[in-house]
Amino acid sequence: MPSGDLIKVNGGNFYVKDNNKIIVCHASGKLRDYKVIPVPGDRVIYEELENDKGYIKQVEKRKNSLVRPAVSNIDQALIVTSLKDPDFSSYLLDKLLLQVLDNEITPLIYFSKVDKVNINDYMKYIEYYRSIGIECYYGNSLALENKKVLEEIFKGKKTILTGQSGAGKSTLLNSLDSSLNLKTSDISYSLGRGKHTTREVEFMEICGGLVADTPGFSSLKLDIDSARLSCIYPGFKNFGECKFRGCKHDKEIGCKIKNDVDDGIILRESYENYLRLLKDISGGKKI
Ligand SMILES: Nc1nc2c(ncn2[C@@H]2O[C@H](COP(=O)(O)OP(=O)(O)O)[C@@H](O)[C@H]2O)c(=O)[nH]1
Ligand SMILES: [Mg+2]
Ligand SMILES: [Zn+2]
Repeated sequence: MPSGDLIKVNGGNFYVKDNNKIIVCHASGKLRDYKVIPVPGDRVIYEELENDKGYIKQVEKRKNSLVRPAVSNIDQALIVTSLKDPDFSSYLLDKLLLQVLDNEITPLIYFSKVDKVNINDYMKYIEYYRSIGIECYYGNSLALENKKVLEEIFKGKKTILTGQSGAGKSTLLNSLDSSLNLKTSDISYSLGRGKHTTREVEFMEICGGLVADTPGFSSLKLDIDSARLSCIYPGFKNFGECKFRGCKHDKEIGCKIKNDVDDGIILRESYENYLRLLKDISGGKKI
């Protein structure tokens, strides 16, 4: 039986992409019996009936899956973060990175709206995140100079775009593929409270890969405990791990992470973001 990628779910219809064909499927009775709900990103086995219609028979084992938004088999997450409008926030970026790392997905960062700032003021961030092994890109999405480089990111992969509302996710995709015509919003509009609609995530074929533009979110809840935070925090694993088991890299004397901060290897601002998150988590606050 043929197989394909589930790219979109809408009102009980499952859109399965098999090469250049889209088959609109329903879930088979068996899937419903086992309460398997296919989500975008799933590799599925389907049976075609007629006129590009069919049934999903089976969902292949997922490599990973996210709950909000419900997607699966993600190879990488491209975090889009603006340098201006909305202002750059390393705290938000670190939180987004944490969310991606918590799901064991490879993060990449795109810094947008470089035309609105002096990029030299931000190179310390770009260099830092590169030094901890994260691919970083930057540009003016309204006049992309590094289009070729950015196109390469997506080839043969399933990518989700994530980042604050108004960061420029849709604009970037439109610039990479002008046939997309994704809706972009005025900053004043997109930053308005409660304005963003929670729509279903859909994978689009962009630059030879499947890309899902997730709805932006301005407040993001993470569900991790302090032990996990101290292990997976961006940068903490890169320069040799702290020797103290269970170290929170906070007040402990001789902590490797704190030494790295003092030596300028770990960006102090990012470490301070960590302490803020640690404090909130330890105090039982949702972050
Ligand atoms: N000057 C400038 N404006 C941008 C850039 N990227 C996005 N924008 C603008 O920022 C606003 C929000 O962009 P949008 O793509 O809708 O953000 P999204 O919510 O992340 O999808 C729109 O008005 C875009 O025109 C950029 O690189 N430079
Ligand atoms: Mg958008
Ligand atoms: Zn430590």
